[in-house]
Amino acid sequence: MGLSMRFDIVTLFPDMFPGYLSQSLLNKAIEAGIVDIHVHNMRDWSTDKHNKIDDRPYGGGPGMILSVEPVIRCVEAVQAMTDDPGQVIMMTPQGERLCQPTAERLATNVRMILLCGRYEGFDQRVVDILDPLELSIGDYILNGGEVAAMVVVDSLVRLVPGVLGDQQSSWDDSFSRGNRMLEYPQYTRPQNFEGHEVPEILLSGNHKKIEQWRKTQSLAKTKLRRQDLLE
Ligand code: 6GU
Repeated sequence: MGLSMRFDIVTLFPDMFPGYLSQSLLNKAIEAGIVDIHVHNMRDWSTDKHNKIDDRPYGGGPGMILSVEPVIRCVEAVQAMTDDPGQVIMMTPQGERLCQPTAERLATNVRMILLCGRYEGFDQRVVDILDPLELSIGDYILNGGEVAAMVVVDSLVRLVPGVLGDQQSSWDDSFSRGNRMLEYPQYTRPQNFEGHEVPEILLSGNHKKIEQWRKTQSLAKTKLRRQDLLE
């Protein structure tokens, strides 16, 4: 068997995942045994008779904090499921921001455990004990780490050999690794839709000129929208 990647997702909302996991590309990778994803409900590790997994913050303040014990017990149990304890990743807006180079670095792991927080976050001792990689997907606040965890899975899975078709992977290569440019405009049939025409140059058959036009378009769009990518 070839390379494979295992994710264990630790969450209070496991029902958020099946819909996403059954989408075509990911589902195919799972069926092919290239990607293996297990979702675990943190609440199953509560030792409280009411299945409580959170509590009020010491020192006061708003919201609820995820308790250290159920989280640690859950992660320990999940780690014990295989020989490799895996890289623990905590989804938090305080984390390192995910970008393509980070995704490429993370994709070298064969096993990852993604912790999804809710409420005001985890008890600091979870961080102290597990020493996770803290990861954010951008500068905005989500209601929890679940959607962010899906983003991480989605971006890493595409980097596993065999998940994408050859065409898509070489497309990715030319547009992500090193080349930080926005995409040029693309067109397909019809040539004329209610007066909206496809640019002449794309019909010319002159591949040199077409390549030049696309480069110019990419550069202009990148300058206008994402100057930061060019610096
Ligand atoms: Cl990982 N979690 C939450 N709650 N909000 C976020 C995030 C993560 N990344 C960006 N915003």
